[in-house]
Amino acid sequence: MNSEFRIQNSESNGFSQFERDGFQIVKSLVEPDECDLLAAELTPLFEQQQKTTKSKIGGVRNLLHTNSHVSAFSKSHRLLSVLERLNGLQMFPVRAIFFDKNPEANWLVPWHQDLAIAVAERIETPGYTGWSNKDGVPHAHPPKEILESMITVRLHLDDCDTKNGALKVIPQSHCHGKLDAVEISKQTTANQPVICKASKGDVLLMRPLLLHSSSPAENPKHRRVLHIEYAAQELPNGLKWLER
Ligand SMILES: O=C(O)CCC(=O)C(=O)O
Repeated sequence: MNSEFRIQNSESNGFSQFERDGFQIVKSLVEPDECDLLAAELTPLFEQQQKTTKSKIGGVRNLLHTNSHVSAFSKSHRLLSVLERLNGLQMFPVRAIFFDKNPEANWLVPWHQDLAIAVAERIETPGYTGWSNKDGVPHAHPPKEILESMITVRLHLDDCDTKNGALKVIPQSHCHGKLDAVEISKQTTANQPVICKASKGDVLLMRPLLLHSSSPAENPKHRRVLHIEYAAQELPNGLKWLER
């Protein structure tokens, strides 16, 4: 990982862009060689999954437990120190997913917030709603306080621009808690989205409650992203983060 990195757009008054807008891009956090290594490990897993599933949208899940490189990367000192500086709390990784938008899997994701967390076992708990099952794993929507203390890291393993399906976000939309369809529509019509262009090795940090979407690439080529979610607290009532 690069010893020199900078946080783009951080402000001199100490109130970071991340805190205000709910996202921030850290330029060149990871060396190209490390990105290539992760891409070489993960791309075949995605290709294999594409052969066996009908959906062309999903990524390869549960990578913290199944891939030692992803697990080591997620716990690297430099990454954790960036997260802890932003959050003011110790953070630990709880879920990793690999996405590869490419000519065969060129998806559109409508505006949404990331409301679901993956847990080891379904245990009915006040405040935990929207239970579902993804690839055999129970997921729930936790109270907003849990989501507000989480950070998602999206490590870009390829350059990604407006023509290549970059993520779009609505700055500051993470400040309004969980939004219903009407509120999402109001937010996305009233506010200008920001397109998160990134180069290989850049990391997009975002709050799960930030509204985000992604369009199909106009110029489809690999747009590989390692997405890792970090939490700052354990869950109540015997619930456990799946990949803790
Ligand atoms: O990477 C993408 O295109 C979309 C990912 C996404 O929407 C998500 O992780 O919630």
